[in-house]
Amino acid sequence: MKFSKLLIGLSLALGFVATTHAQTTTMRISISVAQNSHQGIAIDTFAKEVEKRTGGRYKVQTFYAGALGGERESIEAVQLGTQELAFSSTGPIPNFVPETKILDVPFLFRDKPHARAVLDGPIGQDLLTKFDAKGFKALAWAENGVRHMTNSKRDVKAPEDLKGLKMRTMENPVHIAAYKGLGIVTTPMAFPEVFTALQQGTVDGQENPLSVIMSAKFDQVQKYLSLTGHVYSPAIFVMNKAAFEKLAAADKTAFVEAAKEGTKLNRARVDQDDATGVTDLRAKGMTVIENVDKAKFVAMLAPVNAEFEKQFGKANLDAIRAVK
Ligand code: EAX
Repeated sequence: MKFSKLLIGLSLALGFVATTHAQTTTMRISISVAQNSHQGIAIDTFAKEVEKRTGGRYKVQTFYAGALGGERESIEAVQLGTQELAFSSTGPIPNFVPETKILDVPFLFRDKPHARAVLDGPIGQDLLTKFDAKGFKALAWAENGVRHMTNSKRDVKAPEDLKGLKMRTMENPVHIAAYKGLGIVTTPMAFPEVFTALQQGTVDGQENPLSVIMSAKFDQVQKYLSLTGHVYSPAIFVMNKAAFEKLAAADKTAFVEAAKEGTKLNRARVDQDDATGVTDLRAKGMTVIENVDKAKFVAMLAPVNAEFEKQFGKANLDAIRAVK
């Protein structure tokens, strides 16, 4: 009798285990660039950490290279809840959360450590909370990198070399205003279309961090790379607000911590790409212009910057500049 009771107990226990496994919830996250990239490592790490930290009750399926659409589409899907998660640059983000515009002001950050300190500090953390009212939970800031310009026409050393150059830009209003101020003919376009547009000559150039230029193989369709470093490009882990609110308290922490782990490896990969990028892209045939006249870029942007100061508040811009 005792033995049969034990058997019943055991099968109940096994049954219980089986049901909890059946209750695994699978979510989706996407990026617009290739898996072998600073963004791929971000979402792969996130997926691994979510599964580990929730004991396998949550799984995250990863989609790369715009398989679920471009960044704007993925953010829209997350807002609607048809996709739970996305990892995106701030390209399309200001169209959803206007407060984030300030982060995309050219020449605002001195370098990556400065930008990371701002994003991880009170200013960045406060900006994360602005996503709540728009149907998102912003889990963590991450990084896309420092952007440089490429084109198929000529050496770009100073802004006068950009005059009349047709360049793809992100769908970001701050970038568009600034690049127009530099004399560029701006063509906003979703990232998955950029390679073909460069290849077919629909646009002459584009601008992106070395990490993106390499992972997207833009060296195959662009001859000149100028290390303009004209703007820092943040990235972010966003989640559908309702999906996040459904999580138990400990699971919420697990998701946030998983995103932070993703950010760590993401930033390390950006640093690695920045260290090897120029050599790598030269070896692939690109002409790399290192002696860019940044002071001239800054000077030419003065009128646009005056406009940004009005729009975002000089005090807010100065508060970012003052972060050590
Ligand atoms: O997030 O659209 C862009 O140029 C972005 O930098 C790219 O998709 C990586």
